[in-house]
Amino acid sequence: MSKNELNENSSKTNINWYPGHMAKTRRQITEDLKLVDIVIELLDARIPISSQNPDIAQITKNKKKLIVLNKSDLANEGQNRKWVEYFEKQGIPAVLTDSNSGKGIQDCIKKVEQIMSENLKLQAEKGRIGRKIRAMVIGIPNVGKSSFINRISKRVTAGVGNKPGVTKQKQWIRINENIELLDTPGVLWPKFESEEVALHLAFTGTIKEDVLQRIEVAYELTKFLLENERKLLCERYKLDEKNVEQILNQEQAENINIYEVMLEIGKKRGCIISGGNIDDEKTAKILLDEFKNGKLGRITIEKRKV
Ligand SMILES: Nc1nc2c(ncn2[C@@H]2O[C@H](COP(=O)(O)OP(=O)(O)O)[C@@H](O)[C@H]2O)c(=O)[nH]1
Ligand SMILES: [Mg+2]
Repeated sequence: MSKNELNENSSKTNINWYPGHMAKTRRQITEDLKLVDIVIELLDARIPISSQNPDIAQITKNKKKLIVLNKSDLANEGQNRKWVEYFEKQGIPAVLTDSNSGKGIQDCIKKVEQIMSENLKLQAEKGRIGRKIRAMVIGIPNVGKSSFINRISKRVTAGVGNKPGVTKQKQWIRINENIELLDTPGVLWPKFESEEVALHLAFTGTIKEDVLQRIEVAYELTKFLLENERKLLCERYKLDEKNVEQILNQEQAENINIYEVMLEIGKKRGCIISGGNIDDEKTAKILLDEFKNGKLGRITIEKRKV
């Protein structure tokens, strides 16, 4: 996948990450950061590395930070714990959330207060009770920023369409007596650094694959699942594991074997076109949609060994 193709994909999230836009975004976020005491950085719990903005450390330097592993409901529970440990060992507080159900949101609030406890104490001593901790949410597109903000602020209406370039009054949302949150998140560009990162972003639906790439992305996902989560793949599509083994052992190029396993999925789902052939595009769409939505089970793509 080339960088250009990826940039076209990211434009489907209504954001075109050309260098000028990155620079402008960076400036805007840097301005907003001056207003806040703490940054809440949202990552996708399934891909905690690939969902990080590449320049995040630079952009948020000198700021207190909380990492939120969102969509944790779609990731493996054991892996979730390992990732939290991983960040905390580096001295970065981390929590798990599901912004659809609201799970973990209260932990976030507590963590923010914990991280800022020194400041809160100082303020209380100075008698400046009125000054709240100010926070802002940042993260790449689709990681769940709007859902998270709505949940934490108990808002019902979605803060839809963070339109870059449209200036508006900064709004602070009251979270509790100690914390207020900037109502618009900082939308950061994703990593475009390797094919692996690009695929992980595509598997999770963070960047949208276009029709031409869909089959290729689904092929790569099939390959990933055969290597890492074969049981879950076979269970979901009622594939016989022995049969899969046989297909993979056929004496032809390995990628063709994997592609044929993908076609088996299509066969099971009745994706047939004229002549009895299997519709690989339809198959790809089904597999990608179901994976994205957690239908194969809770799968962490980027696993931590320890
Ligand atoms: N399963 C799951 N889906 C989520 C979660 N948070 C957000 N989503 C979904 O992810 C998609 C993108 O969410 P959105 O809040 O618009 O992301 P944003 O682009 O970062 O503002 C939507 O379909 C949400 O319903 C979560 O914690 N779990
Ligand atoms: Mg949003």
